[in-house]
Amino acid sequence: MSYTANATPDGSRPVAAVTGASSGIGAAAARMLAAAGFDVVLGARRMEMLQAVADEMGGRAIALDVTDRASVEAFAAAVPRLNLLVNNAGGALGLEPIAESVDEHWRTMWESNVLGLMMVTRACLPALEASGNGHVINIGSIAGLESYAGGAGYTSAKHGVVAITETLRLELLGKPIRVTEIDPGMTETEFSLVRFAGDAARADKVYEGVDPLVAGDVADCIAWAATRPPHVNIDTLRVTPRAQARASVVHRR
Ligand code: 8X3
Repeated sequence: MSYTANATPDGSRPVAAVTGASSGIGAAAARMLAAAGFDVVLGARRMEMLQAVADEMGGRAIALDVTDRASVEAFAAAVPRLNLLVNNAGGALGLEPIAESVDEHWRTMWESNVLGLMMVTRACLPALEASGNGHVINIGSIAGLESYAGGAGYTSAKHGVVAITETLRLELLGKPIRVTEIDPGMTETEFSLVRFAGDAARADKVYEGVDPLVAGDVADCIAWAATRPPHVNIDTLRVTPRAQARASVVHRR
């Protein structure tokens, strides 16, 4: 699909920052937003991959580790003009039941999905407000709307994202900033490969016999929400493959 970015109040080219933009949903969103007319700033840790993605669309690649406050603040300082922030960085580690929880997995998931999202948002809010027409899009998950066995480290973090999004909507009411949450279900990216520490066979099993969402399907939701007229706030978008009714209820061929 093709979309067109809203004109900015001062007539400048709208700027979009996307975190976790070196691959998957983040990279696909950056491409689609660039096609819609945004000047795209891409943030991620893996600089070589990030630069390659940015080069495709004439975007700007800036090193960003959302778990590191200095890195977050340097990223925000590099985008003094900002209309759209897509908080996409995050992910899952492991699938252990609570009785066998791995502290390090939980810590990393909370630091990237929750604290990271908070720090990036906090650092970018002044520029978003000053733009006169700002927008924050948080990439949540159906794991933020329901729970599943083995998923507590991730589901609790994504439930945190829902709470942050709702709070942000309340706190920003009356300011020129929209707040959207997009909650994808099963999406075939590096997500499962990372979750299972590079075990490709286990990751492939997640998508076996299903047509999962692909990164572009979620990017399409992001670009659509971002390009609605400024007075229209898409609050929450839950998107799953046709074959997925709940996080753990999936029809396989
Ligand atoms: C990804 C969706 O169901 O694997 O955020 O948790 S799920």
